[in-house]
Amino acid sequence: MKMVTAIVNKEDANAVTHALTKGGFSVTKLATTGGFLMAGNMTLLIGTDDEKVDACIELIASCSKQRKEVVPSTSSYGVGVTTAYPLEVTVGGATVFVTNVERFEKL
Ligand code: 2BA
Repeated sequence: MKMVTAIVNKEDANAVTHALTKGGFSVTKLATTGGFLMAGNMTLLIGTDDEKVDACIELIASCSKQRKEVVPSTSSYGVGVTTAYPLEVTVGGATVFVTNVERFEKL
């Protein structure tokens, strides 16, 4: 068994969750915050059989879009002079980790 941990944009989270549920996967959704943008995203936990991991990732990919986000950044020129400018970063579609599950119990 594997645990698929997927970090998705919160705007894609409902579509991803619906697609996974429709596909027969069990999903737990956690509201999380990215450390770089400090913006809300969603982390999905999906415990599944090894042979279903690829299907799970394909469903996540099919509903997760890449987006451009603009964040404020600063440059320092020494002698106390600093300028602020917008920095564009590409976020997503989804960041996915697959880990082995040593033991799974439903009690
Ligand atoms: P954030 O940490 O808010 O990062 C948002 C986006 O900012 C990232 O998109 C990436 O394009 C950029 N970014 C992140 N850290 C950066 C840095 N140190 N310097 C320059 N740009 C940086 P994604 O890579 O698509 O990541 C989306 C979200 O997925 C992240 O939100 C974070 O919550 C999570 N994530 C991504 N990689 C991770 C990892 N290796 N471990 C844990 N969480 C991760």
